[in-house]
Amino acid sequence: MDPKERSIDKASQEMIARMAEAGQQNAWDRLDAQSPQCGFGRQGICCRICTMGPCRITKKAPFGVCGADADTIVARNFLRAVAVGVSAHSDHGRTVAEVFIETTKGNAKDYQIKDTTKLYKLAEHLGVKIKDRSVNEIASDVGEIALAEFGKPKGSQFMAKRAPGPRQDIWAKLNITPRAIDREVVEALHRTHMGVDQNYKNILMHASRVALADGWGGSMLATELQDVLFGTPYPGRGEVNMGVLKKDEVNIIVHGHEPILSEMIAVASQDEELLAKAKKAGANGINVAGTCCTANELLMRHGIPIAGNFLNQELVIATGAIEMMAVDVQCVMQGLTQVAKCYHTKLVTTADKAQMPGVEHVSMDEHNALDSAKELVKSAIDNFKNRGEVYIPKEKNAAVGGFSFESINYMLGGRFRASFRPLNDNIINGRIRGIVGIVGCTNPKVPQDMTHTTLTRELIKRDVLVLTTGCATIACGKQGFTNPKIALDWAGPGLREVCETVGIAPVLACGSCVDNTRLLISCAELVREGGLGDDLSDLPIAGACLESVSEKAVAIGQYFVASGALVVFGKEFLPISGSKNVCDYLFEGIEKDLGGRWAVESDPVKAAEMIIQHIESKRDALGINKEKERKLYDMADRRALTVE
Ligand code: BF8
Ligand code: SF4
Repeated sequence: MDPKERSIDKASQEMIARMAEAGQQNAWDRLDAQSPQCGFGRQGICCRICTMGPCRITKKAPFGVCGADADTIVARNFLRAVAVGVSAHSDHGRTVAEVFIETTKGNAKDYQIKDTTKLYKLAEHLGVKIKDRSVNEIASDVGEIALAEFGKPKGSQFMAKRAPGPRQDIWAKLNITPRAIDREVVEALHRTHMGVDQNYKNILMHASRVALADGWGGSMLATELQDVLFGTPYPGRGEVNMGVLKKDEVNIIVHGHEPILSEMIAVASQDEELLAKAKKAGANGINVAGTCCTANELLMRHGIPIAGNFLNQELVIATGAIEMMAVDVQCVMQGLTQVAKCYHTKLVTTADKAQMPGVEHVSMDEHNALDSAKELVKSAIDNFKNRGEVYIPKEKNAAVGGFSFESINYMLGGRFRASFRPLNDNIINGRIRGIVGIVGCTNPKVPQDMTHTTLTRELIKRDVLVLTTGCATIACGKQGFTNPKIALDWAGPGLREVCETVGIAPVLACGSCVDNTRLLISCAELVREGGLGDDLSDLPIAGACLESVSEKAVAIGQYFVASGALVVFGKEFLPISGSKNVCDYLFEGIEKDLGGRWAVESDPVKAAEMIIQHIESKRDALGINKEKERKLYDMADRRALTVE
């Protein structure tokens, strides 16, 4: 297949062609080998949760052996997908909480509490007393309470109280306020055991509850604790795409999700002794770059370059320039082991819960973090001499990352009067029509990066501000969307005016997939600031992931829907079409209950149309779409937007 049909990114196209020439396989080739894929799976109507099955629903056999119908099977599969996604994010959150506690006890000497301002805020949300107490005392309580959120026997998630009041009332009325995260996941698994919950609506209602335990629980805690521990991101420059690899340096790729690993490798790569060792080995330095969400975390906090997103993980190894790829958890393809065998690249797993056969495992925990990271860097340097032929595509683009809720607040309102007011005002006056989160993965079933970037382009040109996370951020970064110098020309006049005044791109890189909670908090702030309704469902906002891959993406989608947003996925990536009732509910009925809903549209131009219509209907409902005479900025407007 023509590499152009596999990716819109030139660097990826080159590497795909080179791998094909060398007879090496990647995800696209394996997809071909798997095609055609099972139609039952695609529609969500196969069930193998008990050994009377596996069952699949057909016209001739509309019921499983136990009598389950398509509605039950599709809803159960959906709930299980959400529960797995929640588990992945939340287990990440739990790991951070454990490291956090060990840090406060002095048992994780390589980590420190970096952002005390954010610590105090978080302490408030968790009900921890601040007055007359040391940073360590406060942090210690914050860590313990945060960790307890995962398994506490009673009560609901503290973070859920950050949602607007009317939203919390809706959750309470429907009895879906999230309790302990583990409990919601366990209940999801219980309900979907053979012969338990057989009411598709009741099953889907729990999908909301378990998803909320992630968005307003596990994921949010992951983001908050990471910010306190590693620093809250502020905008800074970086570079994205395979051109960030250096021919004359030792290249180390950190791949996965938890900054616990990547932060330490970043520190180790600056170590004088190791730099001297690299020099001795004939290299001009040590170059750390990231793939997937870990890359976003590093760019956000340190400006460390991003080599690529999910579908780039095999391609970067094929450059022959990677001495080591250190992986932790989530979205790590087993195919890496095969590609790594063709090159000198040393693949290393670092999380005890995520190992690969035939791959060296270096157990990394908070107690030995920097030492383990140094060992890894050392071993990468030793591997430099084993390099064969190297080919690094030239493509790379400048990108600005680091848009946390706090930094957006400061950028808009100024450091001394941080505020979302200017953003609310510009949404109300129509310069900005609304805000859309473009998130998630890259799936080999569509040309890599195509849907994210096309949708982004269509939205910003119509004055919609785009916030992006995960692999979508990297897709946008590669094409220059997060670089104000390039992207402002593509923005509509209203959005451009605001972005120019504030000094931001029309597409803001907000971090990794757990950082979608930054979007939730930003939306809650839009409501709190006033003038845009009383609840999240009143806002002119939406979320989209047209190239989704993982169950985490489904969990994210569901917590946005349950928080009141429209969420659009590519049609082929939401396997529910086998049940008309489930589709009707998730696409329509759920809106009456929760104010948000799902939609599917694979064509990014049509998806943009759908989203714009949604945004305009929300604006109509808010009464902010009245024709207004457009005026040029006066001094008061400018002052309101000036960055201090
Ligand atoms: O958590 S966007 S492919 S890397 S699942 Fe995975 Fe999807 Fe990328 Fe990050 Ni998120
Ligand atoms: Fe078949 Fe029912 Fe068992 Fe599922 S639970 S495999 S539908 S018998």
